[in-house]
Amino acid sequence: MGTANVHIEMFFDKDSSTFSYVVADTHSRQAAVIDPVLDYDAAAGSIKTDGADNILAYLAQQQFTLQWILETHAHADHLSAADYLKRKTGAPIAIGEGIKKVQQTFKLVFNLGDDELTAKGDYFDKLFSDSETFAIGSLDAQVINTPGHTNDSVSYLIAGNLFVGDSLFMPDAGTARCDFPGGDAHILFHSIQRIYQLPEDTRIFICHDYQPNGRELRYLTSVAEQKAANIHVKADTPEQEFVQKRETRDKTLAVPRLIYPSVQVNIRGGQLPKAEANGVSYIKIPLTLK
Ligand SMILES: N[C@@H](CCC(=O)N[C@@H](CS)C(=O)NCC(=O)O)C(=O)O
Ligand SMILES: [Fe+2]
Repeated sequence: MGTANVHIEMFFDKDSSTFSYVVADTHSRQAAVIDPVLDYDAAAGSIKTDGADNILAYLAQQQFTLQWILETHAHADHLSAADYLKRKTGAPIAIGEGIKKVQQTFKLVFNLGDDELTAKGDYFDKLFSDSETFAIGSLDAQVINTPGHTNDSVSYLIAGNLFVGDSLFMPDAGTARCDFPGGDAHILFHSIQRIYQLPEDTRIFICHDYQPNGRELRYLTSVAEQKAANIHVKADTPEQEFVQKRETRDKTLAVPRLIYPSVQVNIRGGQLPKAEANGVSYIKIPLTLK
């Protein structure tokens, strides 16, 4: 139990503007990694593990043992390094149980057979249900379902620190988009209300910062700051006002550059699609004529 012995280290992937975190219990030296990223060059189809290797080097240097690999959701903008870290450390990969719905959606989009994806949470070691508790060494951790950006989005509350994934951005950026399959601005509003019930001094660690107006990079905020200043949803913002703002902005956003490779790999916990007879993995892109 306790909150005093928590250490949080942030890692930033410049290419996708993603924050990954190592959260450790400094007594037992057990740690979790949240949302690790693979480096992917789409044009070349080449994958590098520099970012994930940085995290591994940090864990080794601190003598932390990786106990959990946690995903806040199946990301649509970068490839997850979860499977790579699992192969290196043996730690289990966990995600919210909403991943089953996301797998089902994209199983159809990519025309995957049951041999490739059953959509029952396969490829993940642990599916968390809402409010489920777990431990990182002696740190108390709890899963809070926060769908809306995606069906499987969860936040992790770890010793008074909330890792919100893409439910909230920094106050001057507001919230994440809700126009992916399974996304819903009404649902996101209710998830955010749940976050706003937490103590005001709860620290909030976000997953992306796109540096609005070129300001310096930021990743740490609080429930109090969000309720007072979030440009999309303050403490007293009515649901309809939020939904209208969110949906208006969503109409202006382009499809993320890496959505197809990302989703295809991330619904498999970061594993590449099964290699073909020549030993090579391929990414599929469904084509639409417009
Ligand atoms: N330009 C980026 C966009 C990535 C993106 O769509 N990010 C999502 C989170 S996964 C989002 O909510 N973006 C909000 C925004 O761009 O306002 C890319 O192509 O990767
Ligand atoms: Fe996302």
